[in-house]
Amino acid sequence: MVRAALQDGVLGRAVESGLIDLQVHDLRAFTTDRHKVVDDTPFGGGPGMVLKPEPLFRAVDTLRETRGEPDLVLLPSPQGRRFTQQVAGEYSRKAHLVFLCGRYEGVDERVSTALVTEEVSIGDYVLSGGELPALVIVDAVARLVPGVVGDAESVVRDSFTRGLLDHPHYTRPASFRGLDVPGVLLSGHHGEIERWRRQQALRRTFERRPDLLEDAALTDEERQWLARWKAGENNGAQAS
Ligand code: 4HQ
Repeated sequence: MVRAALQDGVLGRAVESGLIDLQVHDLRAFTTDRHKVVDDTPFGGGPGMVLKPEPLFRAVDTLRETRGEPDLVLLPSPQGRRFTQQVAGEYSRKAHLVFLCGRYEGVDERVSTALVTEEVSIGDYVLSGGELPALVIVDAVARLVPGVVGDAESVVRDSFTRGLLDHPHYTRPASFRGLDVPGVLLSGHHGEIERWRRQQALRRTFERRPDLLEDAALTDEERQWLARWKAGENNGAQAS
């Protein structure tokens, strides 16, 4: 599943063109017993299995020898640091990341203590494995490596790079089932289009994710729009 996900699209092309190198390793290859067992029952009892420390330590030791010291050894975990666009930027400036993942109820705590440099969470929900979080993080991080996304402009303009939600997008036809594209987008006035998009992005952030506005860098005009919308809200009126 992990290899398949890394073969397609933006990530697949980035690997093909040598911009990034992604290696997937089977933990069972780092076991020493005949049945290649990577998990065991929890000390103290309870449900589920716990990932054993030895295969993980042996795997990372091998990577240290073959690929050099990793900058980060990451463990996807709901207890981890929340993964955001800012963290993606941080990781994208590292040369060598290792993700430890598997399907298990838990991982032996000595892995967290002595092997992992950072536990990282992609959100407050419970998944059955760390593979999907690792893929989510690899995708978001790889996009920030120069050259991986063909049009660098699109990364810069991406939702969240400015700390705001994205503006609406439209393509042809200009009228579809009675739903019309906003006239300003057909006007050819690039300055007005840019302004409308900033206003829409801000409006959507104000309505859907006001928490993001606390850290957003806003222009004076954008602050004025916000103040107007807030006043309109108080009056119970429809703001423009
Ligand atoms: N996990 N963000 C891996 C998560 C998770 C998350 C639960 C981590 C299951 C095996 N990881 N174990 N949310 O739900 O990163």
